[in-house]
Amino acid sequence: MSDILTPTRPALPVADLQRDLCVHSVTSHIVDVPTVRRHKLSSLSVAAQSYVIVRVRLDNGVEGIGEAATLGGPRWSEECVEGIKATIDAHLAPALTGVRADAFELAGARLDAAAKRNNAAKAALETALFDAVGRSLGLPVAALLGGVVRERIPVLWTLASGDAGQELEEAEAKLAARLHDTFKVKIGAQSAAADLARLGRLAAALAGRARLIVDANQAWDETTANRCTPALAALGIELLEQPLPAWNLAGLARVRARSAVPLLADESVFTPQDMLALAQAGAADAVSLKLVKHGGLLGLRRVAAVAEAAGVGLYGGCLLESSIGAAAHLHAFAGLRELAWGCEHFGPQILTGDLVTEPLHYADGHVHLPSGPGLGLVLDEEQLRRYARR
Ligand code: MUC
Ligand code: MG
Repeated sequence: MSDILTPTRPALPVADLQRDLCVHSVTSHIVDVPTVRRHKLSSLSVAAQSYVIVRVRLDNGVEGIGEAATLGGPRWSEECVEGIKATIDAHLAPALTGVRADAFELAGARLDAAAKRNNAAKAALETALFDAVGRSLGLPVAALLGGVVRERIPVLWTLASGDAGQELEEAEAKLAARLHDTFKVKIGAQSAAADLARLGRLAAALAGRARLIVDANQAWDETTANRCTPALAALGIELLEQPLPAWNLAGLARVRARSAVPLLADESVFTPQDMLALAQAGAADAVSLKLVKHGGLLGLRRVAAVAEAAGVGLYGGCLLESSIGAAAHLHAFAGLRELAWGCEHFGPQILTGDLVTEPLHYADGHVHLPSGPGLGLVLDEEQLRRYARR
């Protein structure tokens, strides 16, 4: 008998493994974590970040965790933590119970059948499934998704107090600590003229030392965007994110055709179909990938695949996640062949406290993929209790 046919170890107890990986129970909790300073976008302003933390327990006793991030209640997208928790508890958790956790696509189909959209809620649950399966098998989530292309990812910091003096001080501190050398400036909360003056101050003070991009969060109309893009180009702004309302793909395409500053789509792209429409309209140079928009890690990879097929660049977006949500994104981003624009997962650093015992590692303008099975995180139960909503 040839060696190859000689079993060297007992066959995997497949039946047991399958039974043990079934979802036993799902629980969800709301936490509110204050931020180190107020964070202002065009249509909202927050002094705390609210998340739904989900725990999925398998029949083998292993628990996986996931996070649904929101920004300003239901003002950034339609989901808020109160709604996410209610939908999970009443509709999504029952749909997952008894399902094999490693049947990720089947689980996703069950969730889609149980509730339309609710992408942040589904993303949190799918993350917890990946974490639980990874922990059960001793594999990182990135390995389950296809493996690691990069262990660390360039990460920017967002300036969003609206006060140029404070923002310069903040940027200088980040530069001095060698934490970040690229900054995203939130615009659109004040007039375009006031924002250009603010950007002028920042660009002059940081010239040659930092790169700047801007995010208008849908605040401008086409005329304003066309009027401002030459000024943004003159200031050296490298990327203009979502200047127009999410629906206005034709307008974005016209702005893009006249602009020397490349356009980044954010709120315009939730689904792979949105991505296809954006690409067909020629409405952006790059797309911001976020779990809360794409409904999970597999959804994020689907949107990325459509973007790649259309030659649209990839940017690792965030919604100010804690280390839990940030780590989930890093596992998805780590396996993308190209991530031309880096990422913005600075969220854990803007919180006054983290929810895990080992914070993510930031150094030299990069954030590192955590190592270890699953997401590679250990929940800090005390911090969870401290920030839990009563
Ligand atoms: C967004 O629109 O990009 C991400 C970072 C930040 O400051 O705001 C968010 C949402
Ligand atoms: Mg954005």
